[in-house]
Amino acid sequence: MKDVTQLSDGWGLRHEDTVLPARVPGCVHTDLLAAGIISDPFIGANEHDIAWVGDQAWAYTARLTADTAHERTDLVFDGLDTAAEITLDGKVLGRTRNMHRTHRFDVTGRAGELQVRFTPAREEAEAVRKTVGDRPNVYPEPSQYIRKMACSFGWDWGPTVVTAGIWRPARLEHWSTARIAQARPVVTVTGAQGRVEIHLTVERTGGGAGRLLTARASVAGTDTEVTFADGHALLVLDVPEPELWWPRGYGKQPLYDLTVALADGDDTLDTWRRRIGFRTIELDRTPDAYGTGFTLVVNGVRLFARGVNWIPDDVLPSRVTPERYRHRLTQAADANVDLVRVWGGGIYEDDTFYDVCDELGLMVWQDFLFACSAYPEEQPLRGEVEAEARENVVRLMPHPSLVLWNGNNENLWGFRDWGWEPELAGDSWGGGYYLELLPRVVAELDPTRPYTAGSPWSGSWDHHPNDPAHGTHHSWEVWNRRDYAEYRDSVPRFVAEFGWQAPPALATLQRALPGEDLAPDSPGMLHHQKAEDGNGKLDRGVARHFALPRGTGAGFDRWHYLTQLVQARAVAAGIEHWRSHWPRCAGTVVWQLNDCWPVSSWAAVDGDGRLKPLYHELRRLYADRLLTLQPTADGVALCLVNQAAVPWRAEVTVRRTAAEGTVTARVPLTVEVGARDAVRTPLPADLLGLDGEFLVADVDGLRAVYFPVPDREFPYARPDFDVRVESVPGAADTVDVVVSAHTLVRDLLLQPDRLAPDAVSDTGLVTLLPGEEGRIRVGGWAGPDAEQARAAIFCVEPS
Ligand code: BMA
Repeated sequence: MKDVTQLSDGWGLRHEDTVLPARVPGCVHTDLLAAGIISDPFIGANEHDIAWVGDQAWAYTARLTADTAHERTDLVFDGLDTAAEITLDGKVLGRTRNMHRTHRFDVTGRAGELQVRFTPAREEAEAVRKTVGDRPNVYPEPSQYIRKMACSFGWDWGPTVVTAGIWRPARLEHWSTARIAQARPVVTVTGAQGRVEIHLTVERTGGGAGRLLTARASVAGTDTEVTFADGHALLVLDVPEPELWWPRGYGKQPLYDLTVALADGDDTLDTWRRRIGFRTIELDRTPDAYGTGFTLVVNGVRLFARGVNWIPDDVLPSRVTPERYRHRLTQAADANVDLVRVWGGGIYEDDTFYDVCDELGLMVWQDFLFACSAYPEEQPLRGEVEAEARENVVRLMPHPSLVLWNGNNENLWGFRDWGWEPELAGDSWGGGYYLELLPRVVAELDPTRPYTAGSPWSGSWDHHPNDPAHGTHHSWEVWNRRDYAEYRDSVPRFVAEFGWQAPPALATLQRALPGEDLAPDSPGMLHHQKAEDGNGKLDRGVARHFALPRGTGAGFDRWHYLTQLVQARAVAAGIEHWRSHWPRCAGTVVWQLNDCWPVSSWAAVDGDGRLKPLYHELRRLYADRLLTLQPTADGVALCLVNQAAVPWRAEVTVRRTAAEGTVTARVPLTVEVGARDAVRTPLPADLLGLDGEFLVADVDGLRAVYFPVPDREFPYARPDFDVRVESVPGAADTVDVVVSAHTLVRDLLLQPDRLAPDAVSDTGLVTLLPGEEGRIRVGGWAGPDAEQARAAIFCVEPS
């Protein structure tokens, strides 16, 4: 039987004349932090002070002892970041230049000092650039010349922290006769019949060559075995009537243990285990009256995808533990998200990420790792790209949550539209990867899963890659240059990226910027804002609707509230509009769920894991049932979205209300919404022609409000409300903050971290009419001071 020795202990990192204790998996930054040699790059402007770390060569050392009980010993690295030379007792075992691959070296019978020496990533990238020639990149760093997480080099939400290290586990594998080199399960469902075809590859020792071995596979109570003498075997398991895996909200997530064992007579040599699921997945891109659709179809059910974009959860990705993956993905699921796109400037995430998505019913859209630049297709990159794709396709394909492979992020768009094509003048740029190599690899290895060449991509060069009428679309004009209301000007077929920035929670800012007198343009705030003209865009976004606050103290607090409010309203404007156009629009993927450090960004969950108001808003926006009021060319439409499997007979009351709360018209409307359907109904004339008034629609606990003018033009009364704090029986450190409104109170927000840094609330923005009460549950704060609670509350005020 194969024996595995984890190589997590006993590592040292050479630093000047000493050897520091090193963690594997880890990286130079985490080791230097633990040794107190560098300061935390997330705090203040430390990012600059520690930049030298990325420009230095680093060496890790450990002692290997020889094993004599097996024919073979392999040294296996699940991930080396990135350009490394591996030596054993001074003799070179090999060189690596790809963080996204595993590496295996035969060290049979050998012992001595193991050294992994890393060349600085920039040095390696620049050397490759020299041989293949310069190419366009949206960002200033040479990220496309090295197979390393692109955002290590900095992004418009990320710091530049150029890592090096043994970032995934390392181990010795001792084995004799043969081992399982690869198991590739192709899972299909036809009618009620499930089938698993396992394509098995084994590696044999000299002694094992030509020997008759047995491979046994089992799943769901069925098993099979084959005997073979070479390197390959095919095992087929037929599973009658498997329970189907569904995305969350559509059904359950049954998972089946699939086991493969390799045996030499009675002697088990190696085993391989994964959990799989049975489901079908298609991507419908049929041309129709509006252009070319992009609709995911799971088990025959057409879905509107309620998505978020995922970036590495830490710019030092080796720090992301299984618990943290689970926590972050559970946050996504709790916000009614059902699809997560793993974006191409990051990494193929750890197995845990996909395991948790399988369990939670989160569909995964996986980008291949190319983002925002022209990638050379010459060696040494081409071979690395193919090897990396083959390995990761096989690693991730057992997961039923994985529904789509995507060639790249924005590179087809960049080639055609951002001046790359003329600048490249015929040089390779990655097109051969996205349009030939990667689709070929997916078709060969993972033939049941759809592939799309890029995001955005219209499906062919006949249309602009970002044409909203064809395929996927990234909607960035609105954030960059316009008011959020302008999301309503188009109905893309699938919005794979759109979003709006806001600063993180106050407690996150206070931790990251200790001692700073916070202002929108205070030094730390500017350092923790990486987007081009980011603060200008934030300010203009606010100023289109509100008087723009400035300065420190109360001015900053107000700016902070309003920027977070506008972020939530902007994303709401997009999703409400696009969902109401289902099935023409078949998905929205918000940029972005998470952050990789404390920063002003598009994220819904900030770099310290705190929830922005957008997060709570997502829960409403992505619920099965959504109620909204949408402006149309000649009035207002009542829109009802019903993504549930049962029809919805909605008895809606729409009220026309004066600013101070008098109801001037009340119209009951009954709308029949079919299962998984959306209905837009024009409002009758007596609800239109609003003059200093607004509309409120209510149905089944859902509420929509509609204001015909920007807030600064609306005649709000000064908001008047009482606050009381009630303890929650049986729950220590949990209270209800109850707000009773005497006037209209629009977009009230309690910022829980102002009560205690780790306090959380279950509610984001709420709008109360005069006489109404809002109840906000706060965990992690015991109260009972109502004045304190009141000081943590913000709402819209008259200009
Ligand atoms: C798109 C993304 C990211 C970027 C985001 C915000 O371009 O793919 O590259 O962070 O927009 O600008």
